[in-house]
Amino acid sequence: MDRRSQDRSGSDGSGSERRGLDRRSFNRRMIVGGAVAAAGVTSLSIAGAPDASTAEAPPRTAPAGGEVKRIKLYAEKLADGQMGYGLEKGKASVPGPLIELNEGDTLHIEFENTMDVNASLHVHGMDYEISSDGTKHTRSDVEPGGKRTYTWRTHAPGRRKDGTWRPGTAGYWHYHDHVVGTDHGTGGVRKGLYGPLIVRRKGDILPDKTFTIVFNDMTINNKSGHDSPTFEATVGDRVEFVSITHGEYYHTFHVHGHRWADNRTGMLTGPDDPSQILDDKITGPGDSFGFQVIAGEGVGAGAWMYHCHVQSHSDMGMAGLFLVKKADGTIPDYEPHHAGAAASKGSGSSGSSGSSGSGKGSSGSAKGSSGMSGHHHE
Ligand SMILES: [Cu+2]
Repeated sequence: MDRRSQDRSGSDGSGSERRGLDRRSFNRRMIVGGAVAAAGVTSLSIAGAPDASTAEAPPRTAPAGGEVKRIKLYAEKLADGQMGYGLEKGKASVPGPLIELNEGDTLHIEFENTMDVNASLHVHGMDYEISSDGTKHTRSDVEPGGKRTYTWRTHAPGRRKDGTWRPGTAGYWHYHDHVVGTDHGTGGVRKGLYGPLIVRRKGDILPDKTFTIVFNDMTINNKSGHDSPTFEATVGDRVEFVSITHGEYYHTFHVHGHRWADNRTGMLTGPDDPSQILDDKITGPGDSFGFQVIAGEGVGAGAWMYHCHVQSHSDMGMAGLFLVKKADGTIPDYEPHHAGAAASKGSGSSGSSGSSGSGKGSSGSAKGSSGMSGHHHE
C-alpha cells in the first residue's frame, strides 16, 4: 500500500490526509484545478517541505495565524434524505468538511442554502458578532436559495488590561445548523448538518491525517447499526481524531490500543505535564475534543476497535474499526469480511476501496478537509 492510496482512507468522508502528499500525489491534486483551489489540498508549507514521510522526520507545526480566509459552504439535502454541508455544490457530506484555522485567522464563509427549508451555520468556540450567530431570533439564518456571509475570528492567548489571562481560541470545536426543525436546529443536527473545526496554536504539531467521529444519537457520523465508518492508517502515522457528540445521549469515546492526554491537544507538553492519560472519555451533546496518536505505537498493526463504551450503545452498533496497517499494507489477524468482532461490517472494511454510500461526496470532502488549512494563501 503506497502513500497515495491512503488519500482515500477516510472512507466516510471525514478523513484528511497530509503527509501522504508525495510529489506525485501533490501534483495530481494540483491538476484537479478548481477543485483543488476550492479545497486547498495543502498548505504552501507542505508543498515546500522536504519529504516528511519517514517517522524520523520532526513533525511539522502550525504557523502563526493572522490570515483572512474565505470559503464557500453549501447546505444540501442528500440523496438518502439526510442533510450535509459541503465546500462545493453537490459535494456535501456527513460530517461536513473539516475546517482548520490558526489562532489569529479570520474566516469569511459565504454560506448558501440550497435546501427548501431555512438553515444556518452556528459555530462553537469562535469569536463572532451576533450577526454570525446562525439563529432564528437574530435573523442570522438563511432562507431557501439564500446566501449569507458568516465571519469567524480567532485570537491567541493574551493578557487583559486587568492582568488576567484571556484564553486563546485554539481547540477542537465544531459547527452545526441551528434552525432546521426547531429553533435549536434539532432537525438539522439529527440529519447531519454538523462538522469539525480545529483551531491550532502556533507551534502545534500537525497530524498526517485527521478523522472525525461524531456520536449523534445512536449513530456514528449518522451511520447506524453495523455501517459505522472505518478509519485507516499505517503504523507510524500521526493520526488525529476529532470527537464530537450530538443528540440526546451521553457517550464514552474509547479506542483500543491507543491513549491520549486529557488536555487541549491530547499530547503531553513534557514529562511533568500532569494531564491524565485516557483511552476513554465521557462526552455529552455539544461536546468536542481531539487528540493525536501514533498509529500502532507500541502495539503494532491491527484492526483496532473504537466504540462508545456505554455497553448497550456499543451492542447496538456504536462501534467501528481503526485499521492500522503494516508498511506492506497488511493487517494481522484481520479478515475484512469475516471479522467476528462486534464492529464487523461492510463499510470500508475491505480497505481503501471501502468508500460507502456517499463515496463521491466523501472523497471531495476528504480533500476539502486537508485543504482548509492552506488554501488561503492567494
Ligand atoms: Cu454511547
